[in-house]
Amino acid sequence: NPSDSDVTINTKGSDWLWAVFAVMLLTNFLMMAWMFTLPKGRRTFHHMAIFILTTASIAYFSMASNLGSTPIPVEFNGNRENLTRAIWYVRYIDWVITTPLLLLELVLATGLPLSDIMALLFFDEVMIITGLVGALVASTYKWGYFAFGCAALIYIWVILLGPALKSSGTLGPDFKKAYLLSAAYLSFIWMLYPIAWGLSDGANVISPDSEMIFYGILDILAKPVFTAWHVYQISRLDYTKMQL
Ligand code: RET
Repeated sequence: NPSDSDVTINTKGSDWLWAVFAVMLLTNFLMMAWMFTLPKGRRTFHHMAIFILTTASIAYFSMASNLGSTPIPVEFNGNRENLTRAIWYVRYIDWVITTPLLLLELVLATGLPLSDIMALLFFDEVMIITGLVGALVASTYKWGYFAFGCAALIYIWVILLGPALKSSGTLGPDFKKAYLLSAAYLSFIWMLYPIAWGLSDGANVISPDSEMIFYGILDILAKPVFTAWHVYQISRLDYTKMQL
């Protein structure tokens, strides 16, 4: 039955999701172990990484258990009426918590003014929530929400590559280098999320199982790989220069 595969993940999909869950949980424990080797004043970035990985672990636990989705009618299959697709809203609940934390991981070591940090977090919430609403809307209006979300992401890039880069330079060349590497990596990975959305919740061209593989790889790169690499770089910098 073709419509079954559109509304739910299969066993293989679930095995993959358990594997991603295990990666999130394991890196979380490693991050905790590392944090406890450090004095209290040097734990902020590890703390944030733990919040991010804990949230992701619970989200993947839900998806692997086939929980956290709802069927939404899709308009794009002319000959198959009443077709629905599973929209994995639990993903967006994860992102609404973790993406602001990921941005804070980046900019709290740049001396970026608080007003710019607030703008960054606001547009991040706009991006994720328009993505969620767009995914839940059955009509082509969903692309209107998608456009708002993309505009918000562009604004995030502008802040990251403009004022945040500039202010990281004022803390010293080592700060600027660490920031630039992390910001470039994050900006590239985040660009792939709207593409995954367009193919899955947007145009419904890939199945939920393929969606799980696409987002699963992105989530591993954006959370455990990014936080481990970024926190490692930060741990070599002078904490007295940061406003934590
Ligand atoms: C959506 C759809 C609307 C337009 C845009 C999107 C971007 C999402 C991003 C998500 C990043 C998630 C991360 C998760 C944790 O690891 C919401 C898909 C632009 C950039 C980094």
